[in-house]
Amino acid sequence: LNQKGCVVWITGLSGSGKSTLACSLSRELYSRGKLSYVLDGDNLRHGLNKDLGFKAEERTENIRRTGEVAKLFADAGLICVASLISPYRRDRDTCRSMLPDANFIEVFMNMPLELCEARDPKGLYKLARAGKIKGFTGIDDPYEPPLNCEIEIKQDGGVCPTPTVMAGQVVTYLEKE
Ligand code: GGZ
Repeated sequence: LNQKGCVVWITGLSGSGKSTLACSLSRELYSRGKLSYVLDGDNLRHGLNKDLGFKAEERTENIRRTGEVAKLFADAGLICVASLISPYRRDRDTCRSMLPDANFIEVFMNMPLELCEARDPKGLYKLARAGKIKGFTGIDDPYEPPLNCEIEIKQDGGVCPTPTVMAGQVVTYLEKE
């Protein structure tokens, strides 16, 4: 057994495909005999982070805690896949600074807001537009795109990559590095 741990940190808007990529990536890694664990923002908010809302300082605490847990998994030798909106650059950089630089791989889901809003899997954008959710990322709350991410996932000629293609992009990077 020879597996070095790392954190694959997926950031992007709600509906940009973070959880889909995390799931597909963890299946792909499993099929290659690699241990991984997914930390998903929406899930963590039912347990570890259930005391936190969506104000800036609460999002910061959400990211900090998740970063600490991700670091523990990486220390244990796993590939920890964290998928959270993580809208603030500084918060993501805090997580990066917890690990040796090569062990933090930031993946930016660079999908247009219009696409995420059209998908609207949980109807949250609709509620945000109607003013029924306040402080929704991309609508009336900020999202700061990465300036220095390791991997960018985006549309190709107006077409979204499939989950398998997205996961393949990350696996290729991990193999190379
Ligand atoms: C953004 C919100 C909000 C607000 C509820 N802003 O797409 P989802 O539904 O399933 O995942 C989103 C989730 C965001 O949690 P994170 O922990 O990833 O956020 S952060 O990193 O910013 O702390 C979304 C839902 O919660 N949701 N209200 N106001 N997303």
